[in-house]
Amino acid sequence: MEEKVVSRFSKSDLKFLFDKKAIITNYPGSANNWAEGYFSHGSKYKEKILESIVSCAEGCDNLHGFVLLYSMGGGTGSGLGSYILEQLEDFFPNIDRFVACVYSTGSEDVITAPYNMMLATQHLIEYATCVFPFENRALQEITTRKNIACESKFSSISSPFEDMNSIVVNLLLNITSGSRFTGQMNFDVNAIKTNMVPFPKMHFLSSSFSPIGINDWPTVSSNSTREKNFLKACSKDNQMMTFNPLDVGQAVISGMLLGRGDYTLTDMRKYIKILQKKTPFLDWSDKCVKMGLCDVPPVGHAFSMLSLFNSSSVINLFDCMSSKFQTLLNKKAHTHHYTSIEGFDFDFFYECQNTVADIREMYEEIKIPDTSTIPRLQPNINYEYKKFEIE
Ligand SMILES: Nc1nc2c(ncn2[C@@H]2O[C@H](COP(=O)(O)OP(=O)(O)OP(=O)(O)O)[C@@H](O)[C@H]2O)c(=O)[nH]1
Ligand SMILES: [Mg+2]
Repeated sequence: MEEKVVSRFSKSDLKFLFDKKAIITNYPGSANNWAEGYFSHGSKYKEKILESIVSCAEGCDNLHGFVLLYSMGGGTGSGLGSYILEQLEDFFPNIDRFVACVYSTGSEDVITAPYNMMLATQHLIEYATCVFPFENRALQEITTRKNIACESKFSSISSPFEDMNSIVVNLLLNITSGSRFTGQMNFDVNAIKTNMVPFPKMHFLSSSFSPIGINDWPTVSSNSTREKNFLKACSKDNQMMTFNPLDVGQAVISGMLLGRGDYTLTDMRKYIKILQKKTPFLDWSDKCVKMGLCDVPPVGHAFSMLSLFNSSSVINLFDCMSSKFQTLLNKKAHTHHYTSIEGFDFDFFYECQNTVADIREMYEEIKIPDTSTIPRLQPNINYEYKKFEIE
């Protein structure tokens, strides 16, 4: 929303990418308050936002889906982002909504972030088709460890997050490459949800790719450099969240590999066998590895690998966020800023807590071998939420 931030783009070398009619700003932002972003900006800008989205959608020959990008810790991204996500479901119910969102874990720069992240996560659970969560501390670790080469020619839009954001952008470029280029076994983004989300709402995907930084760039393409690159793409070091989706003790319910450039079908078959041996898949999910091959590698590379996993390890993210949320809510600290916004009810705090606790439970229960006895893992059953009591 912030004019100052948006004008960095409209004045930069990248200005040709943006349709001026589709830029909506306001002064000021949402003061790190989800309720402000969702209720105040949401209701004020609803018409303008929808008008702009509909006009972009009408300009498409073949609308594949929406990609939403926002941070979860502040007020605008989390609040207005949640609002737009909900509106998209309403206006375009059959068009997929992919959300790449940054969790402020590790950067304690917004005190109310736990509230904002929990309220926004509730909306991700209910309205997103697939979520690609990024943790800022994971992005920070990667940029410290690896030498990330940013496009310096766009330095007019530089920010302290430039290197971290370039990782996010490259991941998205990999995810959408199947929709943009040809390939022997290509798939478009819509195939991700069918293959990766076995039960409704369990759509939080761990993602990683390789090469990421200059240190990772292989010079020649050979069987061994390609295999090393595949192993890096599945390693803990390259994950967009701080935990390893393939750790022993986790349950992996689906996986996906997308090889670009020089990768061959023989390579991919071999890697899937390696994965099936090493990965804590469940009895029924060890055949659930989707593979894809896209002809076109990222610029400057001969090959690259993207890996996605739907793993119970995402529980770590929910736990980390919930415990900070609980600490603040126990004292009802800062809650008056939310309840003073028209439309916000104190019960929304409990509701988001229940929704997150429920999805956490689903990821816990998935580890039980016979899921047919677990009602919430059956489609179309509305699970009754229990109300959490606080002192
Ligand atoms: N990775 C990454 N994190 C960011 C970036 N900008 C902000 N953050 C983090 O996101 C959190 C929220 O900050 P903002 O994105 O400024 O929040 P906002 O959505 O603009 O909302 P308001 O400022 O409250 O209007 C903070 O924890 C920041 O550290 C970015 O460009 N990249
Ligand atoms: Mg801001």
